Amino acid sequence: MIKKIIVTLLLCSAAVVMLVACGGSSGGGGPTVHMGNTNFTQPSITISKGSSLTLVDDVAVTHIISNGSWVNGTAKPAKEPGAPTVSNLQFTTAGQSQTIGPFSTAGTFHLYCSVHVNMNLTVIVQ
Ligand SMILES: [Cu+2]
Repeated sequence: MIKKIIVTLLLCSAAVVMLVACGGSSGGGGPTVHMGNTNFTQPSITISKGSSLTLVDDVAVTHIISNGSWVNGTAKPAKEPGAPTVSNLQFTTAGQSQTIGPFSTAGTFHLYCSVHVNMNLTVIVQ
């Protein structure tokens, strides 16, 4: 009986340790933006100068990310001075992640998905 209780306690504490180890460690814990079926799940993100940005595809939908933005339904490729080059960064599978950066210049930068109209992300670096 006591042995059974001890085993149960050990299993519980092992589960707690594993949960803690996994918590908040998506892509090394840096700033992360997720992508849904046709959008970034947030329109903008603010990151600190020198950090990198991880993009995660939550679904099995292809996204192709580059410098630029959609303006009135038209794709406008454009790379702001100081922006890291992002050229046709392709995502195809659910859970796939890739990291952009580092963003070593303060400013406002734009990324877009050439597959999905109006799929824009603004990256504010401070
Ligand atoms: Cu897309």
